[in-house]
Amino acid sequence: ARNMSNEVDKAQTAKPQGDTIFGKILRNEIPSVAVWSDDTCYAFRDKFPTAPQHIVLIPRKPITQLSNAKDEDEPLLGHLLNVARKIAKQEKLTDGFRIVINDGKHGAQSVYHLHIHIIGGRQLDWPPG
Ligand code: D5M
Repeated sequence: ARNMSNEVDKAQTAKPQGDTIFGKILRNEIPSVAVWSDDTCYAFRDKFPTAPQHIVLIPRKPITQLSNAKDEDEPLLGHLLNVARKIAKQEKLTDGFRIVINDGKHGAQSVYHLHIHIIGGRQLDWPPG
């Protein structure tokens, strides 16, 4: 009963899309420039672009990071990659682009809401730093 009431307490303050800056973007509490929107995901222009085109694609479900996704998230993860392909086409990244998912400390993840970077519009270097 104690655990249950803790869960009820948490539900009172829990934000529908998680309490990160991307949750705030999904709830329109802070502005973003939309690039794509559908029932399960949303994409917007990165505020600190690393290339002429830099888009962030996020699921509406607040998965913290790829390493915390579940096997049952497979349709969602597949959808995200498919949408990334469509965004690249929509944004005319005809000479190519890069998809990046940063995970955790070593991956230099700074926002703990799973996101895919779509980067293009210039020749990118390899390997990454
Ligand atoms: O990438 C997090 C990315 O999120 C990083 O490229 C900056 C971007 N960002 C942070 N805040 C905003 C807002 N408010 N609008 C748009 N883009 C934003 P990571 O992989 O976690 O390092």
